[in-house]
Amino acid sequence: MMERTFVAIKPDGVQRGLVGDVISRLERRGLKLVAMRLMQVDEDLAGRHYSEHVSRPFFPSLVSFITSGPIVAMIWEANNAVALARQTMGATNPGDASPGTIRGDFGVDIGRNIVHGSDSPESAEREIGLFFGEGGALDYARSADQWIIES
Ligand code: D4T
Repeated sequence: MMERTFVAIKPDGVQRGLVGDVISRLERRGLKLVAMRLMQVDEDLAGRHYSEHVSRPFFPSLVSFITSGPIVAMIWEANNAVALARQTMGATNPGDASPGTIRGDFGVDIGRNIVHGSDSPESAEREIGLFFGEGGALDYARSADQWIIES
């Protein structure tokens, strides 16, 4: 089923010059980019985005990290986009992520794990609303679709 997921390249990914590589991996996988924004996250947005972690011990460092520099917020579309994007990223802790994944190739610490990807279609909808509001995604035809999607 055609699905949308929210992906963010975190401040470490931007600072380390990994924006192009992250985008390239998702593009080559076959996901379709439908929205993208370089932006600074403030404390309010960080708190909303990570509200499920508010009582965890790592919450303050998570908020200070995600607000520490620009991020690249994106919406990607594919059949099964949520799972595909998370698989391309690898396990949350780069130490557990397989080589060949973004975190497995570029990361060491869980608190510097380069990317974020929604963990369910419901989270994706919530996060897309938070970062892009209504109508943030573009609807356009991609001529390569016939070589990526069967039927
Ligand atoms: P994100 O949200 O960054 O894609 O991560 P995940 O969805 O894969 O993982 P998560 O929600 O469990 O964690 C959110 C975020 O918190 C950081 N973190 C997590 C941390 O710094 N220390 C920790 O112990 C945990 C569990 C990393 C990702």
